[in-house]
Amino acid sequence: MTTQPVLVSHALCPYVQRAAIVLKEKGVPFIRRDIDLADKPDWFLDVSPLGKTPVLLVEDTPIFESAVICDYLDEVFAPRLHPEDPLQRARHRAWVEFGSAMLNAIAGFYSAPDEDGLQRAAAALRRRFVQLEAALDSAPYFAGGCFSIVDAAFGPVFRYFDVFDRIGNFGFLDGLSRVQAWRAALAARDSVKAAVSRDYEDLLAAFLMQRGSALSARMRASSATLREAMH
Ligand SMILES: N[C@@H](CCC(=O)N[C@@H](CS)C(=O)NCC(=O)O)C(=O)O
Repeated sequence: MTTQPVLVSHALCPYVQRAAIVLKEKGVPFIRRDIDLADKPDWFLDVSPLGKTPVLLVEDTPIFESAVICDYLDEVFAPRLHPEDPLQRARHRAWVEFGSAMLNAIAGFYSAPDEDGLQRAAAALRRRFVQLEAALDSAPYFAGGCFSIVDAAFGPVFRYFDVFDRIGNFGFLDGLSRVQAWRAALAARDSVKAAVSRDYEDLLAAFLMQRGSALSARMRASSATLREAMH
């Protein structure tokens, strides 16, 4: 590759973070180009058939879909992050897909229109975490000592909960010691930290507040309580 790949991104997109983490793990320099998904530029629609971030521009070739981007990077750049064994590799790809389902469940949670829906979405997320607890049999990462693409997929999942935990106590990870340890190990990893900008949490909080959802209402209520307490 003669020119640096370009990661077409959005500041809050968790799927972009997967690719950014894998690029950083492999020490591949890249250019990050953020776009406004609410006002997609024509050049972006030309390279993104589904109109979604991320897209990785490699020379003149756009690659879309985060899992495909990660697999491509894994084939081209060392160190290998997927397992060598085909069965284990398939298992890892399956858990990356589980990570996508969790991102959908997270969107269901922060978009739930009322308290009932919020509680149902929280319970659905909790069930996913219980499934994860049963799937984890090693530490600190999904496959033990070796950081893998499954880890790159779950770093962005856990990051949401740093903000959710400030809004309320939903008990998502209560008693799930393996998931809690995995979350902590991922949060401490340089590549995971570097996948978002410094103002990410503020941007996410602003995004959540503007959803007009039950979670937004809780955020407004707790910031009103805080303002009252300060006066
Ligand atoms: N399956 C896709 C999902 C990507 C995705 O949903 N990206 C969101 C932002 S996080 C997006 O671009 N949404 C814009 C839209 O759907 O119009 C992947 O893994 O890359």
